[in-house]
Amino acid sequence: MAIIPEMVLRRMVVAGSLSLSGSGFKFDLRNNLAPATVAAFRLTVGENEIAQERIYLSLAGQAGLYASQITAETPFQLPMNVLVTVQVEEMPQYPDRLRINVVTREAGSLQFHIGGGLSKVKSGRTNFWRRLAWRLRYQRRAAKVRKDPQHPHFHFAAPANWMNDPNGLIQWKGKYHIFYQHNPDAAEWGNMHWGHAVSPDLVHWQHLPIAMAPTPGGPDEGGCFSGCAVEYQGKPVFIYTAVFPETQCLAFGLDDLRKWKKYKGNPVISSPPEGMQVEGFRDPYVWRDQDGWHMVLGSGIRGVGGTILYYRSKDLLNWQYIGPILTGDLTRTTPFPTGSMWECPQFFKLGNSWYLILSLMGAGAFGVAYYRGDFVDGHFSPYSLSILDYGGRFFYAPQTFVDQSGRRVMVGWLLEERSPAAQLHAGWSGVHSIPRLLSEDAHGQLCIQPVPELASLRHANYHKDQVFLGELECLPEGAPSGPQLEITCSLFSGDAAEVGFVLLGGAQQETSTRIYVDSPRSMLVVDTTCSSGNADAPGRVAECPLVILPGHELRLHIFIDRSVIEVFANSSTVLTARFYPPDPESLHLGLYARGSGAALNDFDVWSLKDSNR
Ligand code: DQQ
Repeated sequence: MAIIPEMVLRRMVVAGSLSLSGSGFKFDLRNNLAPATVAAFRLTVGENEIAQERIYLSLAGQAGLYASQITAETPFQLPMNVLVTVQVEEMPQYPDRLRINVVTREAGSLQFHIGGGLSKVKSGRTNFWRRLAWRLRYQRRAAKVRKDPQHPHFHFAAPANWMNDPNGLIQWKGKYHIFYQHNPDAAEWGNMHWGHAVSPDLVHWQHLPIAMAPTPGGPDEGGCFSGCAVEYQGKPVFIYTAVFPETQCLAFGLDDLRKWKKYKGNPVISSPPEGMQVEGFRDPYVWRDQDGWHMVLGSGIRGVGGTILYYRSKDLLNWQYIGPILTGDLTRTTPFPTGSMWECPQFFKLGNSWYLILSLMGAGAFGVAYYRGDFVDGHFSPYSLSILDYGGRFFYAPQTFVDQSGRRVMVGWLLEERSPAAQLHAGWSGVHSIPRLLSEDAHGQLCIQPVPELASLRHANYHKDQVFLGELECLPEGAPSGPQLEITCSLFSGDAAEVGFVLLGGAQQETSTRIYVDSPRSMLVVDTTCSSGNADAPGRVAECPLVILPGHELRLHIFIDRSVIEVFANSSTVLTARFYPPDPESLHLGLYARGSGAALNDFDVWSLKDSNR
């Protein structure tokens, strides 16, 4: 077989083509020697070989393939003078020592470096190295975050830095995709990108490259704020808010939802309705019915209150403003303040009612509320207003979507309690709630339940048909304890004034977190004031009213994940809290009652496995 000098082989790398792309890099090859039958294609970086399923080769005008699909039995025909783009979906630590190894039928194994190609990169060079340095910083920070004992292990969170609202939730070709507001540079809000992850089951998530970044000079130069994803003519589309000023934009996705192309005609809604003095104009929620596309947008009318603007369209590109579907009153204080601006609206029909979920902002309001009502001919007539999660400001900006089995699933953003400085120091901020199923029960009440898929995380189990509660009883040796737990039970208070669970932490059990029922007041309480012993996270007492009819039981379903607590009561009420035990590994579960006659029936505790590490 002819020996081809490396110098000659190197010329196949198209000069200047090496650049960063997606979560990795790409370069172009042009075979200028002779047609070749390629039986293997490998790339090594320094000493390490890149996994072949992360190398994607595409030939101009032909379907692409992964290097892992190229074998002696299924070789890849490489014609002469055709451009082949090699996309690598990971960023190696030392990309200056890239070596290609191609096994061809005609010339055997050929190896060559592409370092020379890189040295010819003039204009992109600085950018390349700048972005590379950024990636290395990000990876280092993600490695640090993984070691942080307070970083959740089965709740979805960004690998590092800041995350907030869930965006663009969609099930696409069977897989669940989550996008999220992400500042990839620091654990503080700003520079909004859309992070991305995929899951087969809403529980186990794989992080993917950032899906959308602000485009310099484009309408979203200041950031890609929240929005949703829909399917239009078989293709995925994002509708999101670009800033500043706030306008509504589109991006079209490729079939695997990894690459997004912003619509050239952006923005599709370039300003608030004429004559309106609005406070905020963002977070489109879009749905389709037989009459075409509908959009609700979060806003507020200055000096009046939060408002939801309603638009319609035939093609997602041209939108007609119909009017506000609801406007609040910023002076209102009962049953609770509803704020001066409403963010992240979600508007959908469930059972017989329409639900309008609002994230309340300004004028002393916080948290998430929902109206139930009728929506007829573009007019929404609400008949009730409720709180969606009693976690207050710790549960915010939830987004919902309907999956392929018709379930309405909701995910919210859980904020940190720690100080901004502590968040920056930790290198991460924000986590998402577990996915929650929304449905209506036979009485037309909203039910909120953890998705059943979470059961796949269950590990060691402790079960008791009935436990009578005394002053304080820790679970016996061998029963699940520790930082990741799921608890289910039916709770009877008997004559006890207070009954529930305590999570003791630390070598001397010096920290305690209590989740209990205050029977005289019919309140579910999560008390984190002694959880951390740290002034940066002083904790709080969060409460949620319970409706327990005399002689009836209270069904509790609790998830603990290092710094997250989610409590579901009777499948209808949820209280989300954050707590920061200094050493979550040392957490130990106890049961207690103040008073007599309290019992837990059908009591289970599981330790839960990691899902996303
Ligand atoms: N967060 C986004 C906005 C939204 C707010 C920006 C809610 O689009 O209104 O990060 O957290």
